[in-house]
Amino acid sequence: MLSSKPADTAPTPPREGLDDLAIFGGAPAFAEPRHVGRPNLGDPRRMVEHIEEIFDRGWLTNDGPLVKEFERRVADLAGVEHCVAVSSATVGLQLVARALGFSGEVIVPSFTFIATVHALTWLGFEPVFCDIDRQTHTIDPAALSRVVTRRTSGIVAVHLWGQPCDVARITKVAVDHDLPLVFDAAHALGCSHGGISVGGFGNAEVFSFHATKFVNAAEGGAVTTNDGELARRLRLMRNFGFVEYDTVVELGTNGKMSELSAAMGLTSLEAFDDFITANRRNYLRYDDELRDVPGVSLIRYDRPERHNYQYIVLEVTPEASMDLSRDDLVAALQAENVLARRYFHPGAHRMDAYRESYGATAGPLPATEDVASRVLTLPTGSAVDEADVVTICSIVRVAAEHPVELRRRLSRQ
Ligand code: T4K
Repeated sequence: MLSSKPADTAPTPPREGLDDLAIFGGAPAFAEPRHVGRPNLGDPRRMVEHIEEIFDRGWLTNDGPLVKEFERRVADLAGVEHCVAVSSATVGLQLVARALGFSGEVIVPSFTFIATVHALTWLGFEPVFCDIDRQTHTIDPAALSRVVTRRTSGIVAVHLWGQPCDVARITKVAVDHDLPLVFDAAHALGCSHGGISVGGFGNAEVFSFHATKFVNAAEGGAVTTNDGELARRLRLMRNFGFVEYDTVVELGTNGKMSELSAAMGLTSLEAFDDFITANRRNYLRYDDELRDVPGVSLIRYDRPERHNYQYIVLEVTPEASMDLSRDDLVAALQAENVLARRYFHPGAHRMDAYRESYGATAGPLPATEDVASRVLTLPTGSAVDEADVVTICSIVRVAAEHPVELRRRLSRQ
């Protein structure tokens, strides 16, 4: 495994008091930014070997041998019969939505990366936003039941942060109303629910292999399913609907994964265990360092389920810390070159692209509003080591212990 840790990298001492913070005039903790989303990188020599195979064969895309190998490996990991590799999760969601006959209204959480919603709206479907559970940040099954109407044509639920949804209750709502159900599993490769790997729930699940994901193919996605007929149609649809050289039997698009992406995907999969080890080490260290910091709590990935620990998600609880604000904390971290992110603020229904058309009809989404105002994500992955984590946590601790001074300082800037 290759670390993509920036080369600053004299060890940075933890921050001890307010004067140490960059926002109060101290030197930034890191000379080079620590990103959320720095790629986990496998062994570059394996990538070169895969690329040499590509050159030897002269086969660059369209269901090539590396794509097939990648599909086999992902299907095994996800414990499913079929995996259809595609160019991105966004395209995967679109292919599945079409193949399952979505039309009109589709229920989707607002608290997700915008691609989940865009994928549907781009096809002319109308997103109907459903509220989430405050603890898990995934669709609240009770809220789901309330937003199903006669116009609903499908449900897309999201295993946010790799935390599987309440699959049983969501599936029951889908079955009771005879609705196709798709899980956006962009974050959830290698995760399990009730001991079963994510990949075979609902009609289909969609993974992302974007650069920032636990396993990356630079860009890429995959649809997994145990429905052979669905998989067959998805394969046609990702290649313009062609069955033979000049016969088109489906409306299709270009959703193919290239051999280069598959090479990267395989290189990443080969380092799967190393990525988990690095992520879990960082997660446990964050958990340890932040346990007694007032006003913040880490989303817990409890065993015995399997998890990829790719997102370090911090929830700010202002009531427990004299009004620490999530945005002030993010500002303090960013000043230190810790590029914490406000994923997925403010919720899709409040994004400009949706506010006018759908915001007013979104209905009450109190948990979404609340969670979207509290959550931030912190850097992890193989580019981050334990010393980084200790320093990042020291910034959080100092900021959280002085929310009033922080606010005053920021309001003067
Ligand atoms: N559903 C869900 C729930 C998702 O989270 C996503 C994607 C999708 C569906 C759609 O999947 P894809 O169609 O993308 O396969 C990122 C990603 O672009 C997006 O894939 C991801 N979710 C989302 C959570 O995060 P940004 O705008 O934060 O990413 P970006 O490209 O700005 O990268 C973040 C940081 O990572 C950069 O500031 C620096 C670092 N970075 C990034 C890249 C690309 C690197 O160091 N090297 C790199 O090559 O959205």
